[in-house]
Amino acid sequence: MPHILNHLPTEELQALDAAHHLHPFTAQGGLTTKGARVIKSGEGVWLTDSEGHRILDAMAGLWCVNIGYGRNELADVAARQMKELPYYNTFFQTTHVPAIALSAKLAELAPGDLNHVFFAGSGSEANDTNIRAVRHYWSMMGKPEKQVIISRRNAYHGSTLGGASLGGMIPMHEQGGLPIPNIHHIGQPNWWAEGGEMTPEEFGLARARELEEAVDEMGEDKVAAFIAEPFQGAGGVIIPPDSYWPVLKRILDERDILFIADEVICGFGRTGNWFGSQALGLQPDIMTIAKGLSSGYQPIGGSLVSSKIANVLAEDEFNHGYTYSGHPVASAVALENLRIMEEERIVDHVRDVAAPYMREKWESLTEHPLVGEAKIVGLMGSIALTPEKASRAAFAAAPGTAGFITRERCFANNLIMRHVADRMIIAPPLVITPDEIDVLVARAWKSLDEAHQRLKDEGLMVAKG
Ligand code: PXG
Repeated sequence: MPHILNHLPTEELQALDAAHHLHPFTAQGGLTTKGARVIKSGEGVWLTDSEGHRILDAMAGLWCVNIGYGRNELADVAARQMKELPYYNTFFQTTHVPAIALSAKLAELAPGDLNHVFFAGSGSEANDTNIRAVRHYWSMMGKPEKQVIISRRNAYHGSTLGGASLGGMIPMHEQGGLPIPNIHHIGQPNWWAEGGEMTPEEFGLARARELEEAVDEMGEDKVAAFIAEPFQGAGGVIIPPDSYWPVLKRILDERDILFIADEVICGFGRTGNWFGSQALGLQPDIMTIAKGLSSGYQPIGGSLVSSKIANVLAEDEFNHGYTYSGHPVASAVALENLRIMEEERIVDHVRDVAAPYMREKWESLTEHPLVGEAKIVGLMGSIALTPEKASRAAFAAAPGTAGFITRERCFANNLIMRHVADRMIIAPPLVITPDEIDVLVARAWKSLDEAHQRLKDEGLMVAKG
């Protein structure tokens, strides 16, 4: 395979990468002074880089390699499908077996009457579909003025114009003229950072009631839908107070607005349930899916849609679709991934084995002097770094300084643990074993020790005034 330059030394690969490859969410200039780490192969929860380091990937790639790396079954299915039918579309009254089989399987797995799927190539594309679908639904229902979609600050719903508009990331809105019209953001349930003097329960209630206030202010006749991740992922694994979702659930039940659960991270076992909504007793009208659907082995996403909505959309032509909607190779690989998840009872493994073990270890990190709260649901967890636990203080240094230093120590210790500002987050492959969890937590502790020392040495263990 001469076109794949995996025989070059690392520095040459890095130089070519910095010269020609524009990276997502990366300060590109920095790559010329410090090249990107070149990842070469993976097995289970382990990655190997071009220097031969064995790295524990506590982020499952980008929250997606749920069944772990190196499952040849998926490669075999992809090869077989490529030989039989590498591509055909699902437009204009055509279809194919992989898309049919995957739709039926998803309808079986999804809760309630989410019996229909519109395929996309990613989570972002699926959320763009959702914006158009819910607005078109209300038009078809004779309420074209129901246009507004309510979302939350610090939510992540993708990087397309629609997805990033739904998302509540200010640095993303600042680039490219976002958000698009008729998207409204309410507060997030991040008690550690924003709860002030309130108890977590009081704060959860207050943040949930913001939905009601927003609907009242704009008028129910203007609001099409509310979108939320059951548990915010990219925002820093924010696990809301217990009081939060029951109030939202009541509001959503009482008001004539649709609920879109963005399950891109929470779906496919991450919380110890097939879907995060099930962990919270929610019944969405639409679920966004991607990532764990194929364990990241192929790019595929979609919108799981209730019969109520699908029946209305079916009355007219929905002028929407992607070349790769229901791509046969991606669909076949997703189906094989779901087969493995079911046959190997991976969701049960998370719920009964990995998550309880991880929870105990993870929460013990609060004993570390640098760690404030430690939160975890299933196998998605976070810790808040703080210079002063008692007051839940932020650092005086720019947000993300301590997080970045900690992430770099993790990298040096062959642990991939991300930082979101000054929260550290994990979402390892769901197949992680108790022994591997021990390694993960030991490396995290060592990295925290080193980061703590460095923050002290540099005079950065200072609370924001
Ligand atoms: N919704 C949610 C909840 C997500 O987490 C998307 C939609 C968009 O999916 P695509 O497939 O278009 O990327 C996501 C993606 C991070 C990170 O740094 C998180 C995501 C993507 C890239 C980076 O945490 N989540």
